[in-house]
Amino acid sequence: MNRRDFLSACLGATAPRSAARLPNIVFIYADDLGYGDLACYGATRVRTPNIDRLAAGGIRFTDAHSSAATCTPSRYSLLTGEYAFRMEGARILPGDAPLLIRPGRATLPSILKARGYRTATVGKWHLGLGDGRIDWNGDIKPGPLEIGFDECFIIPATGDRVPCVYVENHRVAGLDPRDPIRVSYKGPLDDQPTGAMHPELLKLHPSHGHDMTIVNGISRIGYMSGGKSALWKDELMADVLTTRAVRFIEAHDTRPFFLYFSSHDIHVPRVPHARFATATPMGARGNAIAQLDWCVGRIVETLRKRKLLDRTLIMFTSDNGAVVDDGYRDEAVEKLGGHRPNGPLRGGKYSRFEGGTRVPFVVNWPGRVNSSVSDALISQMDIPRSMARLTGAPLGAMDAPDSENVLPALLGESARGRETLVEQGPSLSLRSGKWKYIPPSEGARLNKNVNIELGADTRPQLYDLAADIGETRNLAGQYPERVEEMEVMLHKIRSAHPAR
Ligand code: NG6
Ligand code: CA
Repeated sequence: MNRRDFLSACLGATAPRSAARLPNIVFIYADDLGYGDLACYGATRVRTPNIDRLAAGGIRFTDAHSSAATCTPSRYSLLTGEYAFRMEGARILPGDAPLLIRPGRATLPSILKARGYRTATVGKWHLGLGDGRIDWNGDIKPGPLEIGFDECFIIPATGDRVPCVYVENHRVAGLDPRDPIRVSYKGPLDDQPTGAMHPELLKLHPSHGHDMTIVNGISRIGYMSGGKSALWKDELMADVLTTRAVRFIEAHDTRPFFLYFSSHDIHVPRVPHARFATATPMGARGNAIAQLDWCVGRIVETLRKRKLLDRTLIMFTSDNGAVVDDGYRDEAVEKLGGHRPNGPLRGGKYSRFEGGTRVPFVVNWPGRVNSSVSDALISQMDIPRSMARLTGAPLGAMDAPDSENVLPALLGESARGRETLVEQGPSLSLRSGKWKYIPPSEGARLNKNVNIELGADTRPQLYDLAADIGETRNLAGQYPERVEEMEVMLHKIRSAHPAR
């Protein structure tokens, strides 16, 4: 063998595949969708044929978790591969909060971008923007583009928080400079009417909170004025976002792409398009699920038409568990019927119980993944390291520190995921295999506004989830050594990396 052949033989064995042959990655994030909210997870009062099809042809996970029971920390972990409790301030953010992720650190998009991917995020952001003095009429940065996305079209925070505008790359989309935007989380601006003062102007009334600036007949959290031409219409939001996602896919070139599609559904305010008005007997919340399923269908259909399905890894999941009344009188409680948004799980969004973080998670990749159901314990925080492994991207020693490689589970090649996982609710709990440990807490037992048990108890709680998925029998008294062992384990994980 001459020197050249020798070199290429060596390289061939170790060199990562060329970027052009790497799979596309589409990560679809639902908002507040619970473990029992999809037909493929047992729901009967809503049809979700598109997501069900992904599940039937791929892997449906039964023990997959968002890293926290609310949005911002879950998204922080998904993108950085780090527990959000390590990051000061990683809690539900107001709409004018600065960017939570430091530009320059490795993120899911930056890892893939460095590997040759075209990267985009479309939809809910809620990780902060700017450096603390944000001017909504100028360049809004740092943001997604500074942490690894080539392009973005985002809702800055949530649908129920101002500013109610889309941000496209660095700018508010459709803004008329003669009508500048002002945003405040301190007090009313100008003479803008608020929901509290002018309930007669509302088409959707708050049940708790959400009584500040009125946009599109719905009062929100926070105050804003101006930007009339840029204000979103809630009814069109799913269409607008899906169209952007489709456009990104259709613009694919020779490079593989990564799309982080972060739906606003089924977060409040739930105002699905009129064509879903009779989709379910459950009113706005059920109809928003139907709308979400439709969005997924459009994305999959686009991939199919472009003959990309075999080359695309699709993941579908949710950023935290379900909540029914999350602040608007949208009849979600009244019309629930027998529907159980969190399935057999106790608690829901905001909770330490499994309903807080155990969410639907579906993987589909016709070219690679066979159909199955997986009980592997996995976290969305594991996506950065797993995708790095899939694409042959190198990770530095400080990168994605809490992210584990669960690629074999994601591809259905192994029934095992991680051994332990910290679940972040109002405080931290620990999973170790089938065991769940919730340390003693003096906190509130019930969030009365949303009617969700928060999992607080002044005694330690220990549950055997294999036998008792609903966390009804506290075994802490029976297994004191296990309680102690898990307390030590939790303490160790919590102090493993210095908080920044
Ligand atoms: C809460 C809001 C809730 C929702 C949540 C964030 C009130 C009374 N409640 O503070 O409606 O916006 O924050 O949800 O304001 S999340 O999915 O983005 O975490
Ligand atoms: Ca959420």
